[in-house]
Amino acid sequence: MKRPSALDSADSTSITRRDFVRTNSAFAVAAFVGGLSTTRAAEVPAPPKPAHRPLITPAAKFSDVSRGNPKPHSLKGEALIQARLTPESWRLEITADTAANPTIKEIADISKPLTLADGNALDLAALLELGKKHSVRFLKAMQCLNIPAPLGQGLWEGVPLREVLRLCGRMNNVRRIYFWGFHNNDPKQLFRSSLSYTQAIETPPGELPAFLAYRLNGEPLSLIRGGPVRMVIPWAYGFKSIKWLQRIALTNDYRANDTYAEQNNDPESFLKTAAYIDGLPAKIPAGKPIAITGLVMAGLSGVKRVEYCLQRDDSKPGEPKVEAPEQWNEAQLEEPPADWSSVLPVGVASRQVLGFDSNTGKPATWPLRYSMISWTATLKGLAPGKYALRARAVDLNGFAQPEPRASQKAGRNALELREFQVM
Ligand SMILES: Nc1nc2c(c(=O)[nH]1)N[C@H]1C(S)=C(S)[C@@H](COP(=O)(O)O)O[C@H]1N2
Ligand SMILES: [Mo]
Repeated sequence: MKRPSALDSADSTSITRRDFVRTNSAFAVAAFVGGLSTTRAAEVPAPPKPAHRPLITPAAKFSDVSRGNPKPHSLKGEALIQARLTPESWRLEITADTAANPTIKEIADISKPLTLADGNALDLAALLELGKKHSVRFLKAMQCLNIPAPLGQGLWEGVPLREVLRLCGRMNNVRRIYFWGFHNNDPKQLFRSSLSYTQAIETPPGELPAFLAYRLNGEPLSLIRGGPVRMVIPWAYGFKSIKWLQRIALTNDYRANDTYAEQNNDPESFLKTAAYIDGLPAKIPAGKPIAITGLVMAGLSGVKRVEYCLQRDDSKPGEPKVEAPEQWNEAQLEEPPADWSSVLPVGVASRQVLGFDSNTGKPATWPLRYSMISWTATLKGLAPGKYALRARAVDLNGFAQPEPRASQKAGRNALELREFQVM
């Protein structure tokens, strides 16, 4: 399959645009057909009840964005042990600068580096032990900065990065935290990311901390999702959430070293509030209500509402399109579930999840920060013809997508378009 140019370059991501379109269409068609199937032909059709996507994506159903040749998650047996990617063999090394250079005038140093050579690299048992006291859980969507659909959403569980860094004792001259994962021992395959010291250590109230995840949806983090341990940076696009984490390097270099920055992406971008439209059948029978569905990502500036715009477009290919006035209508947002125990993994109470009120177990904001929910709308009485459908999110500041960010490389913010024909 040909990889479209808009996707991550310089890597062999295992996802293609066609995969996404197919996934999305399958869902939308299911919702559409499911909604209509309850009406008998002779009856006036009741408006279809659009189905919401489940709030939690099964770990294996996430779309995958993994580099490497061979891909680390394809390793088996002894190769997997050698790569230190089994729960028993996994180790995390934490080191500091070794030499000064023109940028690093005074090197970062820590009183207790954790290294394989010294035999004190962190193992999974020690990380889980740390988790007994400091573990955090939250619901968060994973999204690639270069793929026009979120990859999935899960309940992530792990230990804040600051608690892991505390194991290294006293720190001096640390301005940035660099981290990377297993890369087949080939420096060319290195995929790395970074945070500022403050971002790693301090969390604003109501925000989610940078953390090392070892569970997803109540299960140990699978190899394909970056297990045994991956970094998860809640506010950022996927490229900061380094899979197969094995190395943290503390530095007095003030610069971001993110691999993604080399591909023209803003390495400090936050998830952008944005709406996505599920696929629609290309042809839709006239006289029946049409259920449209999609997702909205609650990014840095939150979600006030989702709007859609439907325009007739009967221009022939090559002809200029008729510019109709844009009229935006409000879509319906998915409500918070009344019963979270049916959504969360067995044994997890919503009170224990960050972003929820620890007394009432209700979400403190809706949608939860850096999570996504479904939106729906019903189109009725459409005359035969060609249509163009757009959707946009309006954030809590009242900015309608794509505002206020102009640059696509600072966040997914283009308005999605779906074209279909009523006949
Ligand atoms: N080690 C490593 N971590 C990685 C990547 C990678 O190629 N290698 N891809 C990143 C990118 S660009 C994205 S979008 C997310 C995707 O996470 P997922 O595959 O679990 O959906 O992982 C990130 N972490
Ligand atoms: Mo990505």
